[in-house]
Amino acid sequence: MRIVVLAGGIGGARFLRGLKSAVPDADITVIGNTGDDIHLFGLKVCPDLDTVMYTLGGGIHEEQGWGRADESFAVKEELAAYGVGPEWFGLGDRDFATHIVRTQMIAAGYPLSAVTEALCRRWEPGVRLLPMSDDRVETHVLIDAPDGTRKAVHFQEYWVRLRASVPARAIVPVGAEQAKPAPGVLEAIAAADVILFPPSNPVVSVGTILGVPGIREAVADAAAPVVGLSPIVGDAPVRGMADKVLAAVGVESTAAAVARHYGPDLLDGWLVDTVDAGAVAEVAAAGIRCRAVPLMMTDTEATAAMAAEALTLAEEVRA
Ligand code: FO1
Repeated sequence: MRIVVLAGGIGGARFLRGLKSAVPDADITVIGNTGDDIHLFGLKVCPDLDTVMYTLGGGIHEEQGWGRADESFAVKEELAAYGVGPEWFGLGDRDFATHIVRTQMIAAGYPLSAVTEALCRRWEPGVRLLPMSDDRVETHVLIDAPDGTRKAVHFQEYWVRLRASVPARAIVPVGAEQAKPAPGVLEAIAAADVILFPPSNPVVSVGTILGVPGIREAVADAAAPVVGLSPIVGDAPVRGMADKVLAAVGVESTAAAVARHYGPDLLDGWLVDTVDAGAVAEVAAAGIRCRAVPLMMTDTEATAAMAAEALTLAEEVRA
């Protein structure tokens, strides 16, 4: 079975670990979000690609869901000693090696997709990890400036330094209009037996991937059923601050609102958590097959059960 998953960071990576456990023989292609990418200290950092690669490759810092296990921060401390910031983005010594190799390969002319494939040769995540695009796309967030105007900050600054503590007035994927899907992305979508939207951030992760010209259309036109799992449980994001960016695009933080945000042109099926069973009728009324199942990714077994439910719903939709 060929499965394509549009994944962001922590939620997407954890879901993939369960999906691999549920269908170990499946051929899984992950289209990874690169809108979170940030250039620091002359290096290109790809948080969502690295989170998928480290999580499935066994190198992730489990509690954080990002960065490496067994990290040290000598380089970060030395940079701070030179007064070179930003200090708010925690890059560890082991993680720096990934960014050095990536930046070196890009400088040598390799596209991000080739770099990602090379890095994955070490980590063997057990999926094919494709960046959504080889072109640079960086998500910026418009916030209120002290003088009443608005200013754009990089997504990471909004997410990590500001902890999403101020309203996001708009989400701007800089460069998206000129970006092209990375090699293999459209082909994987067209050849898929099932397409899954994991419980990643529907705006800055799955939304950013769909915003690369050609990808939303490819998913909408795909022969494969498209099934998503709600990242919102009980009117709140399970993790992270998805509600802050959902507000920026005028979507309320409910499982049903997110399904409607994706829309019946994209989604054939939608899983909501059992606490949101009351939303099933509303989602079905929007033309999207809906089912309430446990959606808390408490461990790999629970996540595998969610993934199996998504695949079952996909088969029902296909019938
Ligand atoms: N998230 C934080 O909350 N604090 C950090 O200091 C931080 C550092 C960091 C370094 C590398 C990396 O790949 C991810 C990092 N993240 C950090 C997570 C990152 O902001 C998010 O994982 C994604 O951008 C959102 O999916």
